[in-house]
Amino acid sequence: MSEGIPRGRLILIEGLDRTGKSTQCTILSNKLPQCELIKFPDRTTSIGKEINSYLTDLKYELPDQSIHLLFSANRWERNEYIKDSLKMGKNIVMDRYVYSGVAYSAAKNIPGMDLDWCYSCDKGLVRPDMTFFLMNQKSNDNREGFGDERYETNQFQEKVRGQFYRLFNKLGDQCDEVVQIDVTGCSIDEVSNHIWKYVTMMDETTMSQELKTFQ
Ligand code: DGP
Repeated sequence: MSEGIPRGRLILIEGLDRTGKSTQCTILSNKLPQCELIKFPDRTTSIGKEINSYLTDLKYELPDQSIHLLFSANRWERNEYIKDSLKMGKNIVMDRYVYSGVAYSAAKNIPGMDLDWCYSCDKGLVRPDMTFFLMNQKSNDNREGFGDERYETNQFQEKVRGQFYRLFNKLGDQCDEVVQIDVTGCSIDEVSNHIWKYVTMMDETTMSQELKTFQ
C-alpha cells in the first residue's frame, strides 16, 4: 500500500447481455476521480483475441472447458495490474468479471462443469468492493445486433440469469455487496442515479485497506 494514500475502490457492473452495463460503466467511470474502466473479456490481449474469435465465429470450435479457462486466464492477466492500481489510490470500474465467468459457462449445462468447477479457477482474484447486477424482467431482445455473437439468444440468456442467482446464493456472504437493479423500463439517467446513490454511500473510512479476494 502506498504510504498514506487510501486505496482506490473496485466497483463492478454485471448483468445479462443488453442491460446497459457498458453505458453505465462509462458514466460511472467518468464521475469517479482517478478512475479507469476495465472491461472483461479484454479482447486486446492474445488470450482475448482467441476469446473474440470464439464469440464472433460460430464455426470456431473449442472445448467448453478450454474456453471457460481462457475467460478466467483473461481475468488473471490483469489481476496484478488491478491490485497495484487500487493500492496506488486509483478507482477502477469493471464491466463484467467473475460472476459472468461462472454464470455463462454453468448455463451451458455440460456434465462436470457445474457451478463449483466453473468458480474454482477464479478463486484468488481480487474481489470488488461493490457489485451492481443489472437485470431486466425478461430477456426479449430484438434490437439490432443482438444474436450476432454466441450466447446471444433469449433462451440462453434465461439460463444465464438462473445461474447468476444460484451463484449469488452460493457465495452468500462473499456477495453481501451485490446490489441488484431491475432496469426494466428505466432510463439511462434513472439507472445511473441509482448506482451513484449507492457509490456515494460507500464509506471510505470503514472500508478495509486490505484487498479481499474471491475464496
Ligand atoms: P461482452 O463483450 O460484455 O458483450 O461479452 C461477450 C459475451 O461473452 C457475452 O455474451 C457474455 C459472455 N461472457 C463474458 N464473460 C464471460 C466469461 O467469463 N465466460 C463465459 N463463458 N462467457 C462470458
